[in-house]
Amino acid sequence: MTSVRQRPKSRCGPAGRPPTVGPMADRLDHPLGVAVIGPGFMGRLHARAARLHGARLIGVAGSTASRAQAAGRELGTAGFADPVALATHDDVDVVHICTPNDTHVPLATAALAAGKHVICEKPLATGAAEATALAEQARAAGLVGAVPFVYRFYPMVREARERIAAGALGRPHLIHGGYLQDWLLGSEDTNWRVDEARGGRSRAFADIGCHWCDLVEFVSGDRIAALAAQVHVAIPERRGVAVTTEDIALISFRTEAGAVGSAVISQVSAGHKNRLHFEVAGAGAALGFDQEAPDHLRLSDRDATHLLTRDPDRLTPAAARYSRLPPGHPQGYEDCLVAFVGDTYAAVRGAAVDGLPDFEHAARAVRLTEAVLASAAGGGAWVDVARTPQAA
Ligand code: SOE
Repeated sequence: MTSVRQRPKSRCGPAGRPPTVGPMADRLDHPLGVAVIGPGFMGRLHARAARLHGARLIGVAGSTASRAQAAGRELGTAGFADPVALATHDDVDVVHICTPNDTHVPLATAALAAGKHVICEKPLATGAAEATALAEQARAAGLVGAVPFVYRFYPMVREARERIAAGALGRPHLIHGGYLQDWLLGSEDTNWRVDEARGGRSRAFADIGCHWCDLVEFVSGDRIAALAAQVHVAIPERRGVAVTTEDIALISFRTEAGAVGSAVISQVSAGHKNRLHFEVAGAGAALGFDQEAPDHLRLSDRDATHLLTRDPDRLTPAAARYSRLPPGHPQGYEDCLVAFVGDTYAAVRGAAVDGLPDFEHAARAVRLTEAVLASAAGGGAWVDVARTPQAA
């Protein structure tokens, strides 16, 4: 990552990269061989990000032979109709799994068993037991398992995390916000995510609510201890098919450190394309972030509100490291994915990387999802996240 203007060298770009150390460093001292399973919107982004980091794209797998061939032609690589053959291919070091949720467990299990590092789209599994087993499999094999909680990679998110850890707000007492989209607002709008058999029992929470929870836990350094939830199907039929997965989830929560909070999660909120926003408030000040204006952070005390701007010369080093462009040149979602993939590859090469979302974080997200479903099934009763009975 190189800035286009002269910047202090220690603050952005490759100089900020952790050094490559550890046992993997020698073994992987070559361009990483990468497999992308699933040629959809996310798979294409993963392929681009991999190449930006100098990886060799060994192949792309699609769900049919013709889709695999078409994706291979488009991405300039081999198309594989058999995803396991690609995931376990000798030349592959890292497998990117970008397929529907119900395929994550078998693909990730096979890739890890073949000694491959794995990046798997969220949710890692549709059940917490399987997600926990995958985290354990990766740990036991000494392989990197990473999950693209990409919003962690906005420079201003890192800035918020640094400032909160340094005590800028005092002890946080309230964490709130939401994640709103409108791409499923119409009764003709549908997708595999709507289908419980492919996407899992939860949809809005498992797809986007988990991002929100991961992000606020990452930024605050605190964890949701107990929650009470409601889920709601707003569009009962889509293209004539009954819907069982929620369009909306509402959660109230208490954290381990004693803060309280709430979030509104919806995929049917007109006018909101991808509005992930949160505020963390303490006795001294409050910090607010909005994914649709990600180059800014709102910092308020009782007297004034400041709009902090992404400027690598003024950010903490932990945030400046992810700032690739000068201020006023917007960075966005794809930059986050590129930074996430770069950090994952650094971890694959043996570096200790701060803030990499791994399979433990992925499994936590699935546990939170099960807590949401358990609470909602119990009429919104409070559920202790650590004690949520795992779904059969
Ligand atoms: C669709 O809701 C989606 O693409 C999610 O699956 C992603 O995780 C989110 O980052 C953007 O929206």
